[in-house]
Amino acid sequence: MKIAQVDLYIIQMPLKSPFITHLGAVTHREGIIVKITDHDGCTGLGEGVAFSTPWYTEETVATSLHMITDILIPLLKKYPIERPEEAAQLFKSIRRNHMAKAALETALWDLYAKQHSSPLAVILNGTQSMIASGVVVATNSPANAINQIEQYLEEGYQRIKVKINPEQDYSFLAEIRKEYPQLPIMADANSSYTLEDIDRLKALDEFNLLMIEQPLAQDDIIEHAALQKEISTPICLDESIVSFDDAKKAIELGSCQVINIKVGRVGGLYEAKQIHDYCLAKHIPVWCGGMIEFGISRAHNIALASLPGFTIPGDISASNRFWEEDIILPEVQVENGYIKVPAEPGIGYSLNEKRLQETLLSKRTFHF
Ligand code: OSB
Ligand code: MG
Repeated sequence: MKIAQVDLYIIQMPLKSPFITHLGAVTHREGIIVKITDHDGCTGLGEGVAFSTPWYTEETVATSLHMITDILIPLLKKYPIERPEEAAQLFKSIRRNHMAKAALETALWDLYAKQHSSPLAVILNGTQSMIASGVVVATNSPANAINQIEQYLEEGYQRIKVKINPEQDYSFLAEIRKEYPQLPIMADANSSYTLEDIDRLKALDEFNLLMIEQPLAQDDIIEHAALQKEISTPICLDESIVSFDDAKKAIELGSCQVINIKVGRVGGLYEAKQIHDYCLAKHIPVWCGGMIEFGISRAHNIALASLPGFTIPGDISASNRFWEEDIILPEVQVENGYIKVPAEPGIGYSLNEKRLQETLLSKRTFHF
C-alpha cells in the first residue's frame, strides 16, 4: 500500500453532558486519531477507541499508544502489505490489544478505498445507502431519561437504549414505559447482574424490550446461554464477543439472539465483517455498537453498518449527540432517523484541522 508516514494525534474533548453507567461517569473523552499517508500523498484515517482508564475493556489510551508505536508500526514497516486484510492477518501474531490494532487497520481500509477511488462502504460490500440511527440515554435519573428521550425522539432517532443495573431496572423501566408504551427500547446492563439475579431479570420481560444487552459477566457465554432459556427478552452480547470465534461459540451455545459488533472491540473491520457474514448466514441480526467516539470512528461505523446483516438501528448517533464540535467535516447528521452512507471515496469525511488543533494533547510522526 506504499505507506510513507503515520501520524498519531492524541486528542481530548469534554462531553456535552456526563455519560453515566454503574461503572462510573465519562465526562471527557481522550482518543487517538491515526493518519496514514502513502507515497502519492493519499491519506487514510483511523481512530483508537480505548478509554483513558480500563473500565469497559482492558485497553487504555496509553496501552494502545505503546502497542501502536512499539509493536504494530514496526510490524507494518517490516512486512509491507498490499491490502488491509493482510494487516489484520499480520496483527494476529500479536495477542489481543484489539483497539490498538483497529486504530491502524481502519486507517488502512480508508487509505485503500481512497487509493481505489471508491467509498469504503462499497469496498466492504455494503448494500444499504441509509443507516437507521439509534441513541443511548446514560443517566441514573428517570426524569432525566424521559427528558432526554423526548428530545432524541424529536431529533428523529428510531430506537432508544437505556443503561440498567440491579439498582436501576424495574421501576426505572416502568416509568419510561408509562410515558412511552410503544417505543422501541432496549436496555444495556454492562455486566451488572449474575445468575443469582434471575428473578429480577425475568421480571423485565413484561416491558417488551427489543433486547437486553450483556446482562452477565463481560467474559461469559456459558451463563448467558442458561439465562436465555429462562427469559423471553432476547439477549444481545457486547463485551463477551471480542472475535469471530467468540461469535461462533456464543451462537452455537445459544448465549444470544443478537450481536452488537464494535470495530474496536473485535480488532478491526476485517474481523467485524467476518462476524457479520457468519451472523447473516445464521440469521442472527447484528447492529453496530458505539464507543462515545469521535467522527472518524463514527464514519467507519457508518460504512460497516451499510452491510446487509445490520438490520437493527445501532448506537450510531449524530456528531452532536456527544460533541459541541466534532473533528470531522462535515459532521455526522441524522435526518428523519437515518444517516446517509457517503458516496465519496474512503470514509467520506475529512479531518476538521481547526478542531484537531484545539483538542490536541500531543502528536507523534513515524516515517516508513
Ligand atoms: O456498552 O455499549 C456499551 C459506550 C462506551 C462503552 C460501552 C458502551 C457504550 C455505549 C454506546 O453504550 C454509546 C454511544 O457511543 O452511542
Ligand atoms: Mg454495551
